[in-house]
Amino acid sequence: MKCAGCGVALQTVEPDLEGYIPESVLISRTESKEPVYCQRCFKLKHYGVLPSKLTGKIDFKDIKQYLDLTDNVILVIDVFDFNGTATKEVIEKLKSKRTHYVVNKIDLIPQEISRNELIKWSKESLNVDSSKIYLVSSKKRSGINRLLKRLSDEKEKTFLLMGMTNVGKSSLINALKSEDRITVSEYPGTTMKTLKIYDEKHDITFIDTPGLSTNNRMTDSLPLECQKKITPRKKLKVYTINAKKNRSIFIGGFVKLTVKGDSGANSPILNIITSENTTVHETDPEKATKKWNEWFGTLLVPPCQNRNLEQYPWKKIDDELFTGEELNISGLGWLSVARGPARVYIRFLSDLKLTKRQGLVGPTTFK
Ligand SMILES: Nc1nc2c(ncn2[C@@H]2O[C@H](COP(=O)(O)OP(=O)(O)OP(=O)(O)O)[C@@H](O)[C@H]2O)c(=O)[nH]1
Ligand SMILES: [Mg+2]
Repeated sequence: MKCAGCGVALQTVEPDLEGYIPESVLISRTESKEPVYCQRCFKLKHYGVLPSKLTGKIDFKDIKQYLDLTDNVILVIDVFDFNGTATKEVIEKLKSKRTHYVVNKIDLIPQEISRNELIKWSKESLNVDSSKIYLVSSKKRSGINRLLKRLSDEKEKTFLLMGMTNVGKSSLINALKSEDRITVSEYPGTTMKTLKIYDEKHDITFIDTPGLSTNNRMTDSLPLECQKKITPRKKLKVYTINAKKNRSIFIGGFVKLTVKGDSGANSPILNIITSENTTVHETDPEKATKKWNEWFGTLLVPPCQNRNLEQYPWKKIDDELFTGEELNISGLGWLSVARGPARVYIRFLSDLKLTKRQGLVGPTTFK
């Protein structure tokens, strides 16, 4: 028998191992015909704690065994980290499948960015027809009915949900089923094994999967508690910086960006879009260099505790960004150039994936 929350096989012998449930609980839940959850899922649901050893992930090299389960795939993408969760290699792998692309968590997007812009942008980024793209918020249940209608129209009605960890695959199935059955959490790695969920009303079967593991998103370099802390819950914050003189901008402690200023009317204007718990701090470049280590993990979050900068590997790039261009920083947010060109010097954690892209929206003016 499998845990209804994360898919592991249940066992009543080893409390520290996956799938554990006390025998008495297993018996009473089975007798009352209620969904049965392992102790880990119970604790996650009710107390929000996750033992770090009990997480599930899929290695990209093992993706085939999941794709062999069915021809219909729903790829779930996190709009907060589009480039980090819709990677070229995953998109390529899904080319031979009937794939629906769900861009999830759109409730996080600032209101200045319109739905049409998002659709157009997703279509160009994914290079697929817009009829296959769905903008969804599993949390607010928006966009769910259109998706359900389209899935119901398919001949083959078993759908495999795939995507990186934490993009909201399990939340999406819960939203599609209008119930709260599968365990979801802010921790990447919540779903441990595949889980089949049958929707009687629409005669559809969903297969939830553990997330594909990544190693270049911000969360991958942080302990669980800090990963949880920087996961956005509310609308993303927009910080606008007008660089009339040289400025250094920290996005958390892991990205220091120095913009070459211009005292004239063409000074570069940058918008930094990030989660409510990530610090964005602007200062003069000399102070930034002097104080970085002291501020790292105190004023500048993430990290969530003071650490020594030197214990991390760093990388440097410099680039010229033009009006409308953006730089996606996997799992931390993105930077959008409202007025360019902007000469930028960036020092960042070398494990972070930075992707230059054509703007998610044009040079938007945020309020
Ligand atoms: N703001 C927002 N958060 C969401 C949405 N959907 C999911 N989340 C949050 O994203 C986090 C991860 O959700 P899960 O459904 O557990 O994600 P998952 O892809 O199944 O993750 P794994 O099982 O770890 O691979 C949770 O904190 C959810 O509350 C959404 O539409 N909007
Ligand atoms: Mg899950």
